[in-house]
Amino acid sequence: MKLNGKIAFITGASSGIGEATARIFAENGAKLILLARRKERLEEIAKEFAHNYDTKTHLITADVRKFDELKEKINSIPQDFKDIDILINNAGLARGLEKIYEGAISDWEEMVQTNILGLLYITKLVAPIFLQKNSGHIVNIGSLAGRAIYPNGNVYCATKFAVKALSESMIIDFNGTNIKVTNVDPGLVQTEFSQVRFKGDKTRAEQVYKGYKPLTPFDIANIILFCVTLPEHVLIQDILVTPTAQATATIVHKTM
Ligand code: NDP
Ligand code: 8X3
Repeated sequence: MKLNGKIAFITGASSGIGEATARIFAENGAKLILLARRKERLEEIAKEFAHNYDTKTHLITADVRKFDELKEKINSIPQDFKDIDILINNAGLARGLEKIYEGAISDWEEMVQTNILGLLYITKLVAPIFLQKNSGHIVNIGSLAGRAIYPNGNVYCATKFAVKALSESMIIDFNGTNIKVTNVDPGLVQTEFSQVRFKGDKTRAEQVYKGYKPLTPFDIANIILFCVTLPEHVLIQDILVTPTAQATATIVHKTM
């Protein structure tokens, strides 16, 4: 029960890395604030956690692109959930995999608004709670795509380069406080990510994870748990984690 009594706010908790992190945190005794757009998914997860781990959960159905909506919902978090200790900025997505001159403006807007502005909005709204008590831990989920561009990754990669820059900036800005910021950059993790990227094309999405053993969302969740349970004076600033079969963004050893 490494997180007994801690309150964790996880964005993008309705699937993949966010859901797995919520589960590992629930198993370790945390109280959870879970945010995503799909209400039914969040409700199912909260019900199951209450049954299996006796977890207390506050759900926020919201779109991280909408600041006013986030402000209202975060400001009205019930008193017994307000004293947040850990923020996992995980909500994010890729849309499309095309050359820059073929990409859709709407896809670009969705990625920039979700991956960059969404992360900033949530951080802006939660930071005062951390500053007031001079403690707290922010974990930003970046990507290997935020360190190396791959063909047709253009705008998605740019948003994740931005996440990396923001994590580094936050570490500097919070320096002098007890507030920690950790940047976690995963390589290939099997989640709904590729289905979202390929707009529901399951066959194409499945190809991304064939011929090697990709990371699971629980691999990332356990790393996040490790980072947020270290002693107060120990800060992991940055983590790059890939499947063993992945050397770089473009070199993945596959046996088909
Ligand atoms: P999933 O598609 O499984 O999960 C994405 C989560 O983000 C969902 O819970 C989704 O919830 C939420 N989300 C997306 N858009 C919004 C929005 N506008 N408002 C609120 N919530 C939103 O993918 P992953 O778990 O893989 O992705 C999680 C993070 O990990 C992302 O930031 C991704 O870029 C990053 N990442 C993923 C990698 C991978 O290979 N899978 C590798 C490196 C990084 P809902 O749709 O219900 O709103
Ligand atoms: C997601 C992993 O390599 O598809 O960030 O960009 S990748």
